[in-house]
This record gives sequence, C-alpha cells and structure tokens, in this order.
Amino acid sequence: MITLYGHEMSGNSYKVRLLLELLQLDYDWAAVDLMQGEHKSPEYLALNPFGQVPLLIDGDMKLADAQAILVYLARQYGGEQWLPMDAVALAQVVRWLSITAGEVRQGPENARLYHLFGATSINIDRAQQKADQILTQLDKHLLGRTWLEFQRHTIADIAVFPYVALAPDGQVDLAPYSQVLTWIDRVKHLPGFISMAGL
Ligand SMILES: N[C@@H](CCC(=O)N[C@@H](CS)C(=O)NCC(=O)O)C(=O)O
Repeated sequence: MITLYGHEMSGNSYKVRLLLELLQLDYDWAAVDLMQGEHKSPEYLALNPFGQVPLLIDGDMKLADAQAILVYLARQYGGEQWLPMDAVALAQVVRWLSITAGEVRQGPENARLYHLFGATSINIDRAQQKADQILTQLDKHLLGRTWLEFQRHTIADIAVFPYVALAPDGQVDLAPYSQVLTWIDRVKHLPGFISMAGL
C-alpha cells in the first residue's frame, strides 16, 4: 500500500498526488499539519529527518522529495511513457526536474511563499525577476511543442506544472506567456487530472 504524507496547499505534495492519480494508483493521503509544525515533530522527523513534505511510503520503501518520488513512481508504475531510460532522453527529463528545484523554486514558488504564506525572509523583487526569467524561457521552449519534451507528457511536465500554474498566487501574471497558458490548459485536460486550491 502506498501512503503519501503531504499538505493540501503544498505544490510539491500536489505534484505527487497528480502523478498517483494519472497512474490510477491507490494510495492513502496522510495530511501533515505544516501550520501547527507537525512536520518538525519527533514522530514525523523519524520518518523524514528533513522535516518536509512530501514523503512517500510504498511497502518497505520510504522516500522524500517530490522530484525523487516522481522518478520512483514513473519507473515503478509508469514506464517509458513517463520517464524514458535512453541516456539522452533521460537527461532531457531530468533537466526539467532540476529546473523545477532551481529556477522555478527561486521564482514563482518563492513569490507564492511570500504573498500567500507571508514568508517575508524571501527577497520578493528577486523572486519576481527570477519568475519572469524562467517564464520567458519556458514560453520560448514551448513554442511549437505540445509538451516539454518528446511531444508526449512525461514527469517533466508534472514536476514543472504546479508552481508555474500557481504563479498568480504569488502575484506573478501569466498573461504575457501565451504558450505557457496553453500548456497549463493541456495538462489540466489529461485524463485523471486532479486540481488543488489556486489552480
Ligand atoms: N526538495 C523538496 C522540498 C520540499 C518542500 O520544500 N516542502 C515544503 C512544502 S511545499 C515543506 O515541507 N516546507 C516546510 C519546511 O521546509 O520546513 C521537494 O522537492 O520535495
């Protein structure tokens, strides 16, 4: 049995839920109350010493980090469609997982943390600038493409989608990025798609 520990407003938790749903897998959802600090409780830290969601347990396997979990689920239950193993193709997908944890986090994800959750330690001007940069690049990349790579959806799309689509929560306007908007709509029409607040 699969159990996903997460928070309903966490885009990182959501991207794992999204893939679980798209793969039509059964799983239990274990809500972790981030607002009450449950993720820093001794019980939760025993599961994930990083004190973060998401965390996935599948039988004896315990794995933290949204991108790592997407890789696991894709290979364990999804196969070539979601994560190809050819050296070049694999690297192309992993590039987007890296961009998600880098540029997307520094940009739209941090802007959302600032505006929606009051994370005032974030430099909002820098987050806005980073958001504009990555959205501009993404828009250019998507021109003439249906999905991020290979003209089919992979975990690259699932990893990048949440914090890009949630950018308006961080007062980042998506209107100038027409290719990005079209791609967001395409992801929302995948069979089995589930939404979250803000999408
Ligand atoms: N690298 C991790 C980051 C996870 C992460 O930042 N989770 C947030 C919620 S979206 C969290 O648990 N924040 C609480 C904290 O870091 O104390 C991933 O991609 O899953």
